[in-house]
Amino acid sequence: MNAVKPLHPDTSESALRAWWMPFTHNRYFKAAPRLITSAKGCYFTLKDGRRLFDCLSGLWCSPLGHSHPKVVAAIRKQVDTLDYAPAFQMGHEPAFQLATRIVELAGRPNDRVFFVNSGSEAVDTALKIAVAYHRMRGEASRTRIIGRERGYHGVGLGGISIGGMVANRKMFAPLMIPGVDHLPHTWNPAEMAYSRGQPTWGAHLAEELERLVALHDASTIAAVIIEPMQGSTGVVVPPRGYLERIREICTKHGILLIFDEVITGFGRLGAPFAANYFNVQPDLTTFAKAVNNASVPLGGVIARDDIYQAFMTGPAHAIEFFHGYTYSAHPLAVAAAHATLDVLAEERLIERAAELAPVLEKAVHSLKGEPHVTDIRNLGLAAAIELAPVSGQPGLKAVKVFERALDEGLLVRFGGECLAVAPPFVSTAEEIGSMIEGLRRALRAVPA
Ligand code: PXG
Repeated sequence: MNAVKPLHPDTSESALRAWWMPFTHNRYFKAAPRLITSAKGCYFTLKDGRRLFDCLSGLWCSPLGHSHPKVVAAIRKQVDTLDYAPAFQMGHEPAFQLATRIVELAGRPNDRVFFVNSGSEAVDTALKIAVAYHRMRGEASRTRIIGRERGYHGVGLGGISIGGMVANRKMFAPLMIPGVDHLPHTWNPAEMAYSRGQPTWGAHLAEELERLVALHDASTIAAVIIEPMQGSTGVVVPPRGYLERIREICTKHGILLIFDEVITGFGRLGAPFAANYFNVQPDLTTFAKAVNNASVPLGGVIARDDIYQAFMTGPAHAIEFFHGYTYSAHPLAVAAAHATLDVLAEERLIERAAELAPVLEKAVHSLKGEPHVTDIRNLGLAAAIELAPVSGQPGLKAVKVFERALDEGLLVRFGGECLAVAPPFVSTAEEIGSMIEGLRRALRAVPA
């Protein structure tokens, strides 16, 4: 009999061996682990006592700061009342109320929300809705999905297929969904390095969609999926006029437009969604992360009402959409989301993100000319700093700056040659200033 052993306080390398960590250099990490023990507001505390400013709001997901008392109280109350409720053929009222609040916040009060538990599930759900929608309307040939280079749409098999990050794709080629194509990404440092906000160059890249339509024929294309602002790939900001043109081309050819707002949803750009910020409305929107400040996994898809209606055709007692998860609309996640939406409104935090955006812009662009820096990009309360790579060792420079930043009391995010920051909406202008000064020291401390 293998009895369950009690928790062992040991944090030696051998004690860390069993957890195969996600998107992590496991061997490097376990040799010198950075263990988080608690978090409050904008700061994490590590096991060794260090306190770190949370420069990326967790992984873009905790804009209220950690353990906000209202969110904590809501989860506590919910777990005492209804810890779990099946969502297949049953429902709990707060989930319906949350869906209503989300479509109202998005300014799409007639639309519908399908709940899931993560961004990856939201993406795969949106792809299924898109393909099934066309089939329900008698256009079953529309199965192709167009993604974008450098796009990140999570790690589901749909998400990696339409995503455009090579490392996430190359191992899994045989598992990819067929019938996918990609638009070019819009980052061109020769034309837009150090742009503040939206670059003025690049709207013409939307015309590539016309080229793909001409190549494949509109009758084979179900949807285009893009992040209105690419987050994971390092805050790639859409050129002025680009999203508007993508929208026009989709409408012209009957192609659904999916905005993946897993990062931009719930205020990151200083508007409820990027769709509101850019004033370009997609047909389907994916969300996750900040919807409930990441305190319990939750995500979802907002669908235009007529997309929902296209499914409502068979007998009323029959299931219309064969899709869903055990934890869809989990009561704890829903309760946390209600509390998060309350706090966003009561503390005017989306407005605050908009107010802090120029503070971050000014501060981050002051890093131009510092060692290693080759580009700086920003939009809303998000920014990225591109670094010159160490020759022959891709990614190493960013790891080194990340480590020096830890010494400065900063938890920044790195990926490839890029550092990203997206501080909590509850940060102060002073904290944003200190974050950038700490980064400046970290950049200067790393040898070329
Ligand atoms: N879509 C987008 C646009 C995302 O940014 C996902 C889908 C997948 O979400 P889940 O919940 O399945 O992880 C994401 C996730 C980073 C970073 O450092 C970004 C994400 C996740 C972890 C780290 O940029 N984005």
